[in-house]
Formats: sequence, C-alpha cells, structure tokens
Amino acid sequence: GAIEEELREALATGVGLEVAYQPQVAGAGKPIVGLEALVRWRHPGRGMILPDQFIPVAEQTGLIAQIGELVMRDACSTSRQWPNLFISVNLSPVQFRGEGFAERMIQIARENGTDPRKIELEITEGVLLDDEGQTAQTLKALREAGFRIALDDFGTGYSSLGYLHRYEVDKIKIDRSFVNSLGKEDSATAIVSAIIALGQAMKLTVTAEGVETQEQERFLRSAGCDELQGYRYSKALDREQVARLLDPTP
Ligand code: G
Ligand code: G
Ligand code: MN
Ligand code: NA
Repeated sequence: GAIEEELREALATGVGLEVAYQPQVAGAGKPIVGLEALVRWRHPGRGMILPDQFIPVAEQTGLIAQIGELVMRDACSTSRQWPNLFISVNLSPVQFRGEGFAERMIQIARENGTDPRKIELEITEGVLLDDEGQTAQTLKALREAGFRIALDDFGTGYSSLGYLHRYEVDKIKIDRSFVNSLGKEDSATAIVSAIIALGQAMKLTVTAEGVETQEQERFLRSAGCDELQGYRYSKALDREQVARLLDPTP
C-alpha cells in the first residue's frame, strides 16, 4: 500500500524518520538517568505520524528490521553524546526473531563506539511468546554482550510472572495503564505495590511509566519505585531539546 511505499522511500532517502527521546528520572526531584528512544515519522503530507500507525505496517512488510537499525544507530550516537545516561530502545517481536538479530545489534554498537552496557533493550510479551529456545538464545547473546534487558508494559500480558521466572532480565517497566489508575481503582494500588515488591525481591530495577501527577509520584516513591517516566517530567524531545534540558546555558 501507500504507507509501505512511502516508508521504503523514507528509509532509502533517510528523510522523515526521526527519533525522539523521553527522559527517565531516578525519582521525584532527582536527575535524569536515562532516555527512551521513540521513533517518529515526519510525513511530507500527513504531518507527524506516531509509531502505533506505522510499526504494524513495518512489521508486516519486514521493513521493521531497517527501522530498528536506524533507531539503534541513533540511540548509539545519543549514548556517545551523554555517556552518563542509559538509552532505552524498543524492540519489535518481528525484529527480534530476525536472522542474526543479536549479532546486528552488537555490530551496530561496535561501529558506533558505544558501550552496550549503556543501551537497554525493551522487550514485550510478544517477544517472549515465541519459540522458547531461540528467544532464550538471543536474549543470552544480548546480555553477554552487555545490553540490559527491560520488560516493557509489565503486567498487561498473559504470563508476566512466568516470563520473569524463565528469562533473566534487568528491569521491569510498570505499564502506564496501572499508573493511570492509581488513586482511582484500589486494584491498581495493590498491583503496583506488588510489582514493586516483586522487583525488589528479585533485585530488578523497577520503572513506572506514564507518571503524570504529584499523587502518582508520591505513591510510587513511597512504594520504593526506582525510576519514573512520564509527562510529569518530560514528553519525548528531540536531541536539541534534550541538550537544553541537560546542559542549560545560564
Ligand atoms: O510515544 P509513542 O507514541 O512513541 O510510542 C507508541 C508505541 O510505539 C510504544 O508502545 C512504543 O514502545 C512503540 N515504539 C516507539 N518507538 C519504537 C521503536 O523504535 N521500535 C518499536 N518496535 N516500537 C517503538
Ligand atoms: O509502550 P511504550 O512504553 O514504549 O510507550 C511509550 C509511549 O508512552 C509513548 O507513546 C509515549 O509518548 C507515551 N507516554 C509517555 N509518557 C506518558 C504519560 O505520562 N502519559 C501518557 N498518557 N502517555 C505517555
Ligand atoms: Mn517502551
Ligand atoms: Na510501555
């Protein structure tokens, strides 16, 4: 279709696909510790298109591999610019299943002079649903190279606990639907508290996504959440905006 052709063109010309970065903080009033890379498509006619609208097409057409590599290269160069921060990169299940995926990630980091320990790869249940042997092998290769692994959208899948039991990960990111329901539904309070306690017991870092209000922040802080991300701190920014936020000139 039209989207596929235009996406191919954007990849071929390098015009239109951009990466924005959303800050992650080490707690209320604490410094920025990480940036999540979020791809955007500045379409010549249609304006800014968000990933929900083109990632599925990219997955169906195989273009996701190229998009993923573009995002990874951008993340590596951002990592070089701010070596004290970690950079999070979202992985599509289709991309993860691709032949030689772990090797490509390792190669891109090496080509860009980026320490894989500064790159965090966010995977969702969709990644872990697949063939267990292959998934475990790819995860192992990535972790051995130094990449950190985060379980994104944690708690929304079918078998979140089963995955934690089977696969070694470094971090869990509490899905923003739970954070959004804090203070509105008692179950959200219980679920978020339990996820944080679970993360602490397993010595994993716990990040809350979609933090918007002071009440959510207060609750998450008192429950012992390690990192916070959401509009309360910052939306996704382009690199110049990140630079102004991190290195403000007086
Ligand atoms: O802000 P936002 O609309 O950017 O992101 C919407 C969804 O798209 C999120 O679930 C996010 O994980 C996903 N997403 C954003 N950037 C990427 C990317 O580079 N690759 C993949 N596979 N998904 C992404
Ligand atoms: O699934 P993933 O966690 O990668 O999604 C990131 C998405 O969450 C992006 O679309 C980003 O724009 C969005 N997002 C980030 N912070 C907030 C927030 O505080 N509130 C809401 N509603 N969305 C957010
Ligand atoms: Mn994410
Ligand atoms: Na998420």
